[in-house]
Amino acid sequence: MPRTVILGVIGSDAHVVGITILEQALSAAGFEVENLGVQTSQAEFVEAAKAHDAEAVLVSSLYGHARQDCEGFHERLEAAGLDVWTYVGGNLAVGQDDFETTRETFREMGFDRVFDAETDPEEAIAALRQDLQLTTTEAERVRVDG
Ligand code: B12
Repeated sequence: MPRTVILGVIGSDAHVVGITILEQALSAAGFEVENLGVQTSQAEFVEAAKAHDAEAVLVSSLYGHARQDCEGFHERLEAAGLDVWTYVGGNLAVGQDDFETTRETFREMGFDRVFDAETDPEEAIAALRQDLQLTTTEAERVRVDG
């Protein structure tokens, strides 16, 4: 069974390169990826997670307005009856904030994992494998079977 993850750039943000790389890496690692692209609303993330019975939602934000764009996101997921892993990553704050402070802010908002802009896609893949309790063997089988 392929494990489905939702990926997208939230809010009015149009930076597309990061999620394109993430999509390729996640697909190569055997995940079924629904890439919603840039300028995705909270409602679109929630609808896609429901429609595809996703196990994780990966939110990207580069332009510095992630906190505002993600406000109330977990309440929406909960209202839709969704219990999914949530990751957020990118340039999450404006300027050069201390990343630990940023991480704490997003953890308090409900995100399970928070990644900075230096994140290698392999780190996100390793985290997903751990959180979804996916063994390497299962991931490889998914990749082989397509
Ligand atoms: C290219 C670029 C643009 C292009 C985007 C073209 C496109 N369609 O993608 C254009 C010129 C349009 C642009 C516009 C703007 N940009 Co710009 N842009 C960049 C730039 C130079 C590179 C971004 C990029 O492609 N990086 C390469 C990819 C591979 O890396 P990445 O995006 O960081 O993604 C990786 C990681 O972050 C991580 N990741 C990302 N998301 C997630 C999510 C999860 C869950 C995980 C696990 C990991 C993860 O994994 C990715 C792959 O390795 C950066 C500066 C920089 N060096 O990063 C600024 C930058 C992101 N932009 C910035 C700004 C301010 C803007 C504008 C607001 C400028 C303006 N005033 O108009 C606008 C916003 C427009 C909009 N509506 O989005 C700022 C953001 C500042 C901040 N957050 O504090 C930056 C950091 C530049 C700077 N130093 O000031 N931009």
